[in-house]
Amino acid sequence: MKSSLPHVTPTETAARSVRQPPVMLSDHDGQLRAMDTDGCVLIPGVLSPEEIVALRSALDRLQPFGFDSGGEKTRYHFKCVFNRERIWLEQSDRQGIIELAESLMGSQCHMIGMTAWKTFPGGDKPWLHTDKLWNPYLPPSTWMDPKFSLPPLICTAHFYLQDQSRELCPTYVIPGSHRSGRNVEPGESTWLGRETEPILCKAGDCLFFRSEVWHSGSANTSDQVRYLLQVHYAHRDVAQKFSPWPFQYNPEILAVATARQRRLLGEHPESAYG
Ligand SMILES: O=C(O)CCC(=O)C(=O)O
Repeated sequence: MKSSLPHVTPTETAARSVRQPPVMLSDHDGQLRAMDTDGCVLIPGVLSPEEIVALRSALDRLQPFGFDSGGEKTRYHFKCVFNRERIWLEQSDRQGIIELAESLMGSQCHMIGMTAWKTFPGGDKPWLHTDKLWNPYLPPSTWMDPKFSLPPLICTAHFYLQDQSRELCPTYVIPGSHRSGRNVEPGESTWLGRETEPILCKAGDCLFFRSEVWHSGSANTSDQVRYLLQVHYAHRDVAQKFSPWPFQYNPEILAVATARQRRLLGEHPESAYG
């Protein structure tokens, strides 16, 4: 499959889903409110058109190894891309997004992974799921109590590198489903009567969501390759999932990383247990 870079302009045609009203990058409190009620928030215009083109070029330079999975018939997942080129490291602490991560998961939060995806026409399918569920033993009444709130321990930032149409395998979410307190049962496609909603956003937008939200990929029925970057953040006490083992930090990346980026890579002050 040819993966040349179609021209990216802010005027491409996809409309943002009206059911997921975007919250501005500068509206930190609005983002926190959306994360509390919906478990996810769509933040528009995080990447510039130039950055989008540069990231898609970088994605086209990636070669699979280690735990990278897939192939040209379906999709590639390239893991821990922060270790491969500086352009990826720079996405770990984007202004406005890193502050959201720190407010939600603490000032010592770090990255547990960074995955770049390429999904080819005909690849992927819906698979509604949670990424990680915490405290599933709590009774449903606790989860539904508006006074109860469990701070997120893992969140993912999706950076969309093209406008997301229904054909280009958009992400689907059920806002609020982090309060189900459970995983999706086989065959389930709604929660409390609420259906999955496609994130039909613009290139450069960011969807930030906690690990308990029911969400899904979808089928690429377009004739384009879909490009996506995921940055996975977690509370400092959640283990990093860096592969392949034994993981070796790229010295060229460490040499250019800022203090905050080094923390996101795993450099923390001494604390309980170590
Ligand atoms: O392709 C997508 O947008 C969804 C990705 C996803 O569901 C996941 O990584 O858990």
